[in-house]
Amino acid sequence: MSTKTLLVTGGAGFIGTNFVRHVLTERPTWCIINLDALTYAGNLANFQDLAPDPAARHQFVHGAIQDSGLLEQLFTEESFDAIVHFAAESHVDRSILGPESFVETNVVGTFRLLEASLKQWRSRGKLENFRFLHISTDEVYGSLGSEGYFTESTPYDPSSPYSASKAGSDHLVKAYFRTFALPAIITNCSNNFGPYQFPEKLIPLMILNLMEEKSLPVYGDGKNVRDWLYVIDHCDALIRVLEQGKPGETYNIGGGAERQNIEVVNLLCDLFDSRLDRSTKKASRRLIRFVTDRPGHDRRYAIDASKIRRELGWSPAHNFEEALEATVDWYVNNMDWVELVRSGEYRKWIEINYGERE
Ligand code: NAD
Ligand code: TDX
Repeated sequence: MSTKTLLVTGGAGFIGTNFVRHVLTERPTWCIINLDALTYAGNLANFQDLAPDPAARHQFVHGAIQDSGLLEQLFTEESFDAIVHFAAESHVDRSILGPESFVETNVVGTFRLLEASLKQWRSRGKLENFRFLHISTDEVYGSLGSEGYFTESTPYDPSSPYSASKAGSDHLVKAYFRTFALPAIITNCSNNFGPYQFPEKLIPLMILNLMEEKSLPVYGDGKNVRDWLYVIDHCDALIRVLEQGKPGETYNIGGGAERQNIEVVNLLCDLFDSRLDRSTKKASRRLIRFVTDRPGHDRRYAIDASKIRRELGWSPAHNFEEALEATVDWYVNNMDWVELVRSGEYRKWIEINYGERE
């Protein structure tokens, strides 16, 4: 197994944390420098339980990807075999209420990171095995009707400031491959769920509201469809792409688990009823409230993951219902973590986003 030094950006967020932890166990010869601005979505406590490591395979650097001075210093001190770029503003609802930070981080930040990477790659003789792995989303493709799937050649058609900023960053990454030959790869992934997801996103928000018997705000008619993927399956796919993916290529990653939002919420309600022994009268589904829809709400996402299956031999290993139950267990057993991330700022967000929908 080859030794690698990875620069992971956004490695203290949801997917980044899972990726860092997964790599530390699955690839014992890889080292990680984790660059994260620690916005509301990033949390260093995610690594507190890791055993002390004399080899210091995971080092944290606090800072923003758009800080070119910091990038210059970091790229002077370290030589990277790969950049794994997760850092982003990632919540669609926040992008509707305040889009500017999405352009700053997702577009300008990605540009600055590309510049720093290109400079180092050139100065190291254009290393053949260098990779710039850009983690993107299926939302760049827009919305599907009831039929069809997103493939790697589906035209971009983003609906929200979030997905538009991710689309912009994808285009920049493609341009750096085509124009400068920087060995970049893009992955476009469907909705992730699992441990350490910030409780602003559908699944953890519903889990916490169910625990506290609060109302369950379902946007619109609840029939929007998402294609769910357990975060560890995503991390496995990313390792495969790093090791076997071809520069200049895009790989779509999806769970093949399409569910309407209301089906996911009902399933969570039933899980809680059976665990808490809630009677029919107290059944959790009574907590569901249909609230004002998200503007520009994409109706359906569904990924055709046949390329990554065929070319890299990846397919998801976890079943949706079982992984959802494991995720519920994780939140129930990690209420200390939940309390830590639900700061005053979080409560303000809940008031603004859900207050407006009542
Ligand atoms: P997240 O919001 O949980 O984490 C983002 C992390 O980036 C946080 O730790 C935050 O502190 C950090 N960050 C934000 N701005 C930064 C900046 N300017 N400089 C440095 N760090 C910064 O997001 P996530 O759900 O883990 O998503 C990670 C990536 O995966 C994103 O690029 C997202 O677009 C993409 N993605 C997410 C999903 C999903 O379902 N969550 C699906 C497909 C793709
Ligand atoms: O309170 C809610 N009620 C509700 O009905 C919330 C927070 C969401 N929803 C709906 C909106 C979506 O149809 O649930 C669905 C999932 O919503 P989010 O969890 O906000 O995810 P989504 O908008 O689909 O985007 C996610 O997947 C793609 C991530 O947040 C993105 O970062 C990723 O790119």
